[in-house]
Amino acid sequence: MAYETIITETRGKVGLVTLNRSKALNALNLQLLAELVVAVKDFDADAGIGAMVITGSDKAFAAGADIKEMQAISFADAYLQDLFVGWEDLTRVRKPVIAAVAGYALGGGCELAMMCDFIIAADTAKFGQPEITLGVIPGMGGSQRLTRFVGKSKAMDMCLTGRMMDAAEAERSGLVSRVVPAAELVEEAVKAAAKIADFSLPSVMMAKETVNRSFETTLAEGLRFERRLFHSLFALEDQKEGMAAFAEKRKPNFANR
Ligand code: CO8
Repeated sequence: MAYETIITETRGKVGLVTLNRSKALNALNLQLLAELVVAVKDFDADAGIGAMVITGSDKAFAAGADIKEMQAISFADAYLQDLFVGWEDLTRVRKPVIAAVAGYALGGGCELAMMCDFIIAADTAKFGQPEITLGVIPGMGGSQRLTRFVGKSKAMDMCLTGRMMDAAEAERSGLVSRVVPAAELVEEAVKAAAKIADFSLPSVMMAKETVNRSFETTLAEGLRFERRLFHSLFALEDQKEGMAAFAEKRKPNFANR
């Protein structure tokens, strides 16, 4: 499929998606949403891909939902279309997705980054939920996911004042997993994705599934779920190979990559 608002490429076993509306600071319009969902689902279904990276430009990962597109929408249209429900499709992808964020990640941009499995930030990154300044509130997970990442006090601060958080604060608060120099952002994120793609894919997918389960269930159920997945991995040759390679002091050669 030919895309207009994103660029897709593969780097070895990594699928890289670059948001490509840089003149509008990668504002997330409906076309971009539709293209991003198709691209990410295609990579998810591609046996040659083990992990993905979503990135933007140096100035903006994404400065939010496209305000000009949203401006005229009526309540009836928003409600009847269940506006933005399509973004949830990104969270159903089973292979890991890393957000590589430089510059602004605001509103829907911050929410898109949080839908990914983890966020690697450039030292230039700025996160925020400024919807309150537009007379609305976060609409694709900001109030829910941000609160789970950084806790109530900081999430309230971000959602109620609309202020931005820099990369250092985002790392301190647990919103991002690591901060790297801006010039190395994509390279570092692709390197992390390539490392993941080299492991046994069923283990990788189960690790993602069980971490995500921790957000949806009680501790007792989550621990039971994790244990059952752990047991099931002993049915795979990759467990035998991984443990044999450790004992033999060599690199494992996983069959299911
Ligand atoms: N929507 C549409 N266009 C945008 C957006 C946006 N969110 N952000 C920037 N642009 C456009 C500007 O209009 C401008 O276009 P033009 O050149 O045609 O005038 C161009 O991008 C460059 O922007 P600026 O000139 O404003 O650049 P500055 O460097 O001066 O400022 C800022 C950068 C501070 C990031 C500023 O652009 C800004 O405040 N942008 C809006 C940020 C915002 O409020 N985001 C939240 C949007 S609401 C939202 O995301 C709701 C989420 C709910 C569901 C989400 C579903 C996706």
